[in-house]
Amino acid sequence: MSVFQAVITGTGLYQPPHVITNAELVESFNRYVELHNEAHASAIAAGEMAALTPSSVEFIEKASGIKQRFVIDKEGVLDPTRMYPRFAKRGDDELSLMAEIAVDAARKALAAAGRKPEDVDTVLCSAANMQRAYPAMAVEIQQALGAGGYGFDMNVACSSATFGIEQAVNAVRSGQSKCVLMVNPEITSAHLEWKDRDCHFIFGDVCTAVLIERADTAVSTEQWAIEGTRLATVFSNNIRNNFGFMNQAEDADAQARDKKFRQEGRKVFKEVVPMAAAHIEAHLQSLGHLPAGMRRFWLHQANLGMNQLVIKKLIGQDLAEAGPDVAPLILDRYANTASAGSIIAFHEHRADLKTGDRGVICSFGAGYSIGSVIVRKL
Ligand code: CO8
Repeated sequence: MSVFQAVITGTGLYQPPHVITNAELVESFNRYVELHNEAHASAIAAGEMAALTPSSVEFIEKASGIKQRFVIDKEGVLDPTRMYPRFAKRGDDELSLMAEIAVDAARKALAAAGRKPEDVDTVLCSAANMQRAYPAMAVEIQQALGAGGYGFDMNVACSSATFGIEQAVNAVRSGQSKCVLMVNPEITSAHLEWKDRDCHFIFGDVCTAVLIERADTAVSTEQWAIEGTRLATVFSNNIRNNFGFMNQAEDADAQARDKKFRQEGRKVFKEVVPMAAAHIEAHLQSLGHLPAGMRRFWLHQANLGMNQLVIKKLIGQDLAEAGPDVAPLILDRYANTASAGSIIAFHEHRADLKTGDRGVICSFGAGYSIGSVIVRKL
């Protein structure tokens, strides 16, 4: 079997039109709490129901590092009588919302790589949730762009992008594909429980796109050799969403709390930090590299403290003090964007790296799942 070198030749980012600051988010959440507690005042007074507790900007920033998030619809989310986005229903003959934002990010990645849609022979749509069961989002994106070949969807929650990159690399290395478009449309606002104080601040919408091509036919002025990819999964219920096609057959309530994002945030923090650091270290070691030799770590963007700890474990306190230069932060502006986070970091924070510089793109999240991609600037 042939083995071709795979390179990243371009990235693209779709940024939604609306920003919700923590102050705006907390104001609407606290209004929802007031309305809820007023409406259930007698049940609360009788001890039949617990009163809801307000949220706070200080807690959110201290616990997570998040300062704002981008969303596709702001009004619905901030309406204290609604608390979820409002999307106009589209007909089957119209481009779906997930495909629309994927096409936007894809076109930007193609332009950056000096490619046309018809050069693409594989489309992977890899995200934490798909808008529908079928046909695959990737096939709709392929058609909307005018790409060739084939496409398919995949979902590994927050690790969808790094797992997608490995599939792209394998397709290129085997000679199966020449030019793979991997997109991560994350409409997290539609499956976040905005009424839950423990998690209402966590997510934001976005879409990222990465073009992975055969090195010998790539034309981009900027190329990144993919030196290795490594994936790992370990089952955990600590991040879970039970929404699915069997809900109706189980006579389950489609609006019940377990049909949206739920997590044991503390447990996730404690369990995933050592797993992610050990994963990156072992992956680097297998290629003869040390963490301290990496110019940059583009990490999953879930929690500031989590990323600081991962970096400290990898390169020690002294080097870790270089902070954002070693591990850039984007979650302050974008919040957690599920699989897109590490790719946004790579997209926005790589221009200053020089030929020969190495870095690691790493995601971690539900599953648990961890994916690392070691890249070198050509
Ligand atoms: N305002 C004020 N106080 C609050 C709030 C709030 N909003 N929320 C909780 N508190 C209180 C709690 O009640 C608690 O009070 P007490 O001490 O009196 O009991 C106190 O603050 C501390 O609460 P926690 O212990 O929960 O707070 P933490 O310091 O652990 O912070 C975090 C919570 C920020 C969630 C943190 O645990 C964290 O970030 N953990 C890591 C989570 C993580 O990485 N998850 C990955 C999930 S992403 C993923 O895999 C993709 C899933 C698919 C995408 C889904 C899209 C919707």
